[in-house]
Amino acid sequence: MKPLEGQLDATNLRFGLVVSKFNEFVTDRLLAGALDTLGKAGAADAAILVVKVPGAFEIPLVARRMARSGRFDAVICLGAVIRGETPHFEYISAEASRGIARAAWESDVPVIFGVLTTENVEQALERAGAAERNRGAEAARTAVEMANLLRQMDEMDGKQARHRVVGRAVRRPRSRRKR
Ligand code: INI
Repeated sequence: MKPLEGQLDATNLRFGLVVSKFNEFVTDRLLAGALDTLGKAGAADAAILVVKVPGAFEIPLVARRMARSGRFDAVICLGAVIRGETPHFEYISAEASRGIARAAWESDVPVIFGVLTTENVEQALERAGAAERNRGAEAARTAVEMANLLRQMDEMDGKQARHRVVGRAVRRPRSRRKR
């Protein structure tokens, strides 16, 4: 039996990206990696919305809002929490990961964790490098695969496609909207 799995084809898929501005010298690189991957996979520019938030702690709220809007097939969260000297590290990274996971549970939309949690700046830059060493690109691939997988599962379940039109906002069918 052929396993069910999502393809890496982003044509006709819509993506929301939530990117934190804290440590922007790293998150800019993650964003570039993600956008490059989405473009190469066939996503249209008009099908991508990038939203910037102050820090990783703020990512979950915006990711949840985007995921529940019915306007995206997947939401990609990008951030960089660097331990350095800050005692904030544990709190911020724990809340970011927990909140991002919750956003997916509460929306039934893939919300992808592309937040770096590193000991120092060198490690962060290493994971925000070129091509396969870029965690933003990896998060984008995961988003495309998961969006396609859920779409196939919807079809198997006889549900309507999550959206039908690319290029303008389309709401989920009322029956699929969460309150
Ligand atoms: N936010 C980050 O995204 N990364 C960090 O490394 C970081 N540190 O080190 O403090 C950080 N702090 C800000 C935080 O995310 C919130 O924006 C802030 O606490 C306001 O809620």
